[in-house]
Amino acid sequence: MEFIKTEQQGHVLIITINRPDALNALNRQVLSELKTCVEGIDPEKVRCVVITGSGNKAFVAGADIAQMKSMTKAEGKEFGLFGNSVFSALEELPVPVIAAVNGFALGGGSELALACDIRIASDNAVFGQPEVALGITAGFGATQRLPRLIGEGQAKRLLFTGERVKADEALQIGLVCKVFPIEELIEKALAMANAIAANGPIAIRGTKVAIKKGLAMDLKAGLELEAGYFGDCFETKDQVEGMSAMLEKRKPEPFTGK
Ligand code: CO8
Repeated sequence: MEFIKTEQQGHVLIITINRPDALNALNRQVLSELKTCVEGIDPEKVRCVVITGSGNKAFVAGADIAQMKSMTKAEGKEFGLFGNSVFSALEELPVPVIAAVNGFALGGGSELALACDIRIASDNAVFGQPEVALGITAGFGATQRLPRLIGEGQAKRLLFTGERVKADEALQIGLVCKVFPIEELIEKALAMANAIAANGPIAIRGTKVAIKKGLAMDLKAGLELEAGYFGDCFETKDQVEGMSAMLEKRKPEPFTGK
């Protein structure tokens, strides 16, 4: 792959968007490579993914404007659908994905972070949906994921004004969960990823799917859904070992996902 670097550390996979000359902007090749990478993830081997951008200036500065400039209506729609298919593949991974946002996350870059389960940012991170200033709507999910995450009012503010939001404000409005000095970001992301990876994989998977599907349901249906995933954990080796260890006042053996 030319623009996607991967590194596996234990059960954690680090994906780096590596196109520093264009601030990691998403052209079709970057998106294709990201899709191939995501589709190749084996949840037996990978229990958490960290996604970041190369360098310390940009996570991803958006979709590639040079590549989009001369698109027809049909090509624009197709590109939007393609980008959405990549981000949906990421969102639907059976393992959690942490966006470690290390600088500009504009347009498609912010939308990539929105498709992740958890967003943490460096203190120099800048978020924004500047598409309207380019004469286009957001096209890789922000009109849908941003209001679900930060509420309709704040999402409309960002999507209508194109205003940029620095890390401290992103934290305040719930766009990110934590902010760290840039030099600590990856270390903190890996610590979080390893903490997730050490937990019971069946429980983590059930939690992720229950939240995702439950948000599209009414509360009653969502609670029934949760009971199903809760029940699924019982009689697994991990549940028996986790509860036995607690009762026997010892550390559990590493979870196996069985
Ligand atoms: N696309 C292509 N190239 C880019 C992009 C981009 N989004 N962002 C930066 N670059 C390139 C620059 O052209 C420049 O290249 P070169 O050195 O060859 O001139 C290089 O990266 C460095 O950028 P700058 O010189 O501009 O660096 P600055 O530090 O001066 O500025 C900024 C950094 C503020 C991040 C600035 O680069 C910028 O404003 N970039 C564009 C941000 C933007 O508008 N992003 C949104 C794009 S639209 C989008 O993402 C829509 C997604 C949905 C698509 C749906 C399809 C239908």
